[in-house]
Amino acid sequence: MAKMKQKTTTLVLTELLKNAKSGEALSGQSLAETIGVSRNAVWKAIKQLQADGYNISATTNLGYLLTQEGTDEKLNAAEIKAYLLNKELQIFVYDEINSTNSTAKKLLLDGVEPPFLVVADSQTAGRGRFGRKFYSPTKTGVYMSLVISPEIKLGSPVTVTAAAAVAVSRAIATLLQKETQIKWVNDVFLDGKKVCGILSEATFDVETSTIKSIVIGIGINLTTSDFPEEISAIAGSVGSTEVSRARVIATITENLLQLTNQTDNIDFLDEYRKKSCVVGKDIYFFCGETRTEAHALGIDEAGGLIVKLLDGTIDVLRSGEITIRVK
Ligand code: BT5
Repeated sequence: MAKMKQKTTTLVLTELLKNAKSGEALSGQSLAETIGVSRNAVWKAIKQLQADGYNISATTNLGYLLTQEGTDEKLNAAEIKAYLLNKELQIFVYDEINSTNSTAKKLLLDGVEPPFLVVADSQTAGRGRFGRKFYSPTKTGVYMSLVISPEIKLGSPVTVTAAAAVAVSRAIATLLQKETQIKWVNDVFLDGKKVCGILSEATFDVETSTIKSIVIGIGINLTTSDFPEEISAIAGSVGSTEVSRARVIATITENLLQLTNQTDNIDFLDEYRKKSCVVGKDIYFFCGETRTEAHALGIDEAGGLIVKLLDGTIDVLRSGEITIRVK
């Protein structure tokens, strides 16, 4: 019974989304006919969707119209799928979990086959690199992990992270017409503030020492405004309520699947280079407790950062932390 209700809800939502752009309402009768359920079932589904936060107007003679995309509706696999080309992609949606990356890894252990997507309305233990936290309050951000298989050419986590940064930047440009910058290797900035962090984690096959899968975790502050004191100076928000989180998630997923599927095309690294706020700058890089001065020369063909040390030696950084030196 509960399953049936859920299914009608997602089917109704899919139809309303398809029609939202045209601005024309769909009658209860036509929805019932298209989906193959009773008008009463459609009415119940509409009530459920409204309770979930969707703005659906109901007019007696005209019917139902999804009036406005917002960011505060509950995440829903049907809505994400409505925007995806790959309708077969498995999507796991949670209200609140510890971390989408940790859950993705657990799903892998349970035998779920990549590619698949894990999204959450909020995370209680969102993770950054080196055991840091990623602040993930409810419904104001995107918290997603896309799991891909190692057959792809972009098998190195640093290259995949670069692809993810480009996928996020493209999505923000397409959907919100805002130009972001990328700070090597995993941060996306808007107007000097960090609006997105990326955490790529590989799982290994111990016997063959090969990468089994890569979990690409992406966190974006969409409308978050109240940041905890310790990050309030560095964290920012994309600041848009016009586009739903589902659409942002789907657009990034689509971009990322496309970028990581190209067998030997690393053209996106040119885009990465153009958006880099690090190349050409004096930086510090950190290896554990050691801080080293260097000049960032460029990004190599695997996404590594080419640096020139003070003694003139050229090196390539494959992971780690950098800060830009302010003179
Ligand atoms: C990152 O690490 O920025 C990677 C964050 C990845 C988060 C996603 S959310 C979905 C998926 N599931 C997870 O559990 N994680 C991924 P790092 O470069 O180490 O930066 C962490 C630092 O960013 C923190 O120490 C803070 O200074 C800052 N920070 C924390 N929360 C932030 C936020 N919401 N916005 C901007 N900066 C934040």
